[in-house]
Amino acid sequence: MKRLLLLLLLSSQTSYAFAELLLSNEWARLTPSGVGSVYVTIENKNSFDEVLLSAKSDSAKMAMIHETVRENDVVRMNHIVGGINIPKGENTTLEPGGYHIMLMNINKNLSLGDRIKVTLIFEKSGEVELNPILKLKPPY
Ligand SMILES: [Cu+2]
Repeated sequence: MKRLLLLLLLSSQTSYAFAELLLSNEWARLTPSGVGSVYVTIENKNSFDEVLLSAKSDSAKMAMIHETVRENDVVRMNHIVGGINIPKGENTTLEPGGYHIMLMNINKNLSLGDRIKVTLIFEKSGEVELNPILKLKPPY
């Protein structure tokens, strides 16, 4: 019995190491105009490259991957069409001033401190759900 348990533990550990996408530090900024952006750190611990293709949320009419870029003194946002590539063993941080998930037409009943549901869609890992808290600035 003990031996079986050990084998099970070993096998689950193996599969864990083979398919792992670690998401941390997730939060979302909500502005009074009803626009939001979602931030998260994504670590690709898999043995293969991964791509964050798109996102969706029940709390917003539209979700898009954006990148904030500053050129001279002009700040604008680019829509990232092909997704964000995350090579194996590396990580990508969606953070203010860089990549983010833009949420348009957020549900008006939401307020600061609420958690929303955001689904990230990856090329190989499929859908991964996040529950970021709504804040004005990073909660950590
Ligand atoms: Cu944006």
